[in-house]
Amino acid sequence: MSSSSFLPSRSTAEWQALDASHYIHPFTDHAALGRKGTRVISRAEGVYLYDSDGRQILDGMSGLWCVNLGYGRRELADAAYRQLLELPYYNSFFQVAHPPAIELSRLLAEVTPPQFKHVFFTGSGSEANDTVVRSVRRYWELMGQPQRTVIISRTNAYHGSTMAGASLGGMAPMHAQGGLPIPGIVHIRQPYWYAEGGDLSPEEFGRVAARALEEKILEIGPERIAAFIGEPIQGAGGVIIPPATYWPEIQKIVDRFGILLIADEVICGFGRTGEWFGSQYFGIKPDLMPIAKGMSSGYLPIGGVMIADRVAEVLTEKGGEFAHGFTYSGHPAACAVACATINILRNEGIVERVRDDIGPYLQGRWRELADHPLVGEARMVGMIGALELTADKARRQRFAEQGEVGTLCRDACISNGLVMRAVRDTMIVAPPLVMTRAHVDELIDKARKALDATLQEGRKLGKI
Ligand code: PXG
Repeated sequence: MSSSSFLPSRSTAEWQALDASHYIHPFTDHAALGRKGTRVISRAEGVYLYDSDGRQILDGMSGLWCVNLGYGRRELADAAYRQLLELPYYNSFFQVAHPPAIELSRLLAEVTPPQFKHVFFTGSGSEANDTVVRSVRRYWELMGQPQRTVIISRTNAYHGSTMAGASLGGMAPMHAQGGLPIPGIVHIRQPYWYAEGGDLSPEEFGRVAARALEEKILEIGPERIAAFIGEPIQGAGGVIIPPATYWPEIQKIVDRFGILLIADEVICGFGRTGEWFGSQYFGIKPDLMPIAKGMSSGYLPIGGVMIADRVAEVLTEKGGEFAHGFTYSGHPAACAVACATINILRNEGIVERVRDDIGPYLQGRWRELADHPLVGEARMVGMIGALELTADKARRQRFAEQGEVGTLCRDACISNGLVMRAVRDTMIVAPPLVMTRAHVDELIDKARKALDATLQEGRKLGKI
């Protein structure tokens, strides 16, 4: 039963029937959903979700990589409530602004790396990446090099689901629907050592994967390249943590050719890696930084693009009007929640705690799972990690039918009261940054039980 006072009280079966009748879900096979019925999550507290039957589930994914402060934070709800009464909506077009958006831009300038003093607000990470494409191309027009339009990204990247976001992303199933990518976006290989590194050491492979950028620049013509975009750690692609050699080599290449570097911080930003931003963890210096998700701890939708001084100066001083913006660019209530989120991250020292305390504890316990017969690699930075499931650890062998064992494991996790995602046969977690050691122990215990169940079930079905 739902406990929300303003919603009708319905049984799980009633919610499921209404859902099946009316609701088209994102990234969902509706035939498969129809057979199973949707899982209805009706409330949450701290690091736990509760479904419509009252079952408690430990949230190993922070919602969708966003609820970094956990559920039920009064300060965030109060910030939204107070702002909605004070000024629920106004825009920042046509030479106006409002205090929450101005205050948030000030706070972001403080917490982001020193090259950033400016932000453009959006309603989501996808809109942030559309803004990236428009800003980058506008920048090169204003620089007198309008032929620089090509943006280089990577296979298996995720940058959102709008036309530009999905095009920047390197997800083959997304490109297969509706004629993507849009022109002027190309992809190079990803730095995924476990799957693609062969006999190379991770360090050697990191350099090889980075050099693919130089090869692509030379193939297309350096004078046509506008920018390179990458997630510091690929999230939706399977928590792909690049070898330590990768990002420094990428930085050298973008510097040598004078192209812009875009670090998509939508997942890695706001403490996930134990630094404020993933680009700080890897020591790179981006020119543009799309942000969203953890910016408001997911309590209200908001995103933005941090724009480094050298680009911001051109866009704002040379440019005349930048013909771009959204109704909800800098929505007052979302900005108020983002301000409150940043204040909590700072006042409670949460980023430092991820770096020095709970992050290392989780990493240590996570790596213990590598001794399980199904686990080929257990990797983690800060509080974002992956397990590679395999039938043959030594050779990093894939299963015959990709994704089946991962799905078994994901279902076993849910049966054990844990949300852990499967990307093909890679299990991924990104739990709330506010987890205690007891929560971490619970996560690891549940994950191990799910791995045991997966092994047993997989063998029974002849999949392993
Ligand atoms: N960039 C990155 C790196 C992301 O992870 C976006 C941009 C787009 O943000 P919006 O707010 O438009 O969704 C994302 C979003 C998954 C999954 O299956 C990941 C995302 C969204 C939905 C599903 O892991 N990431």
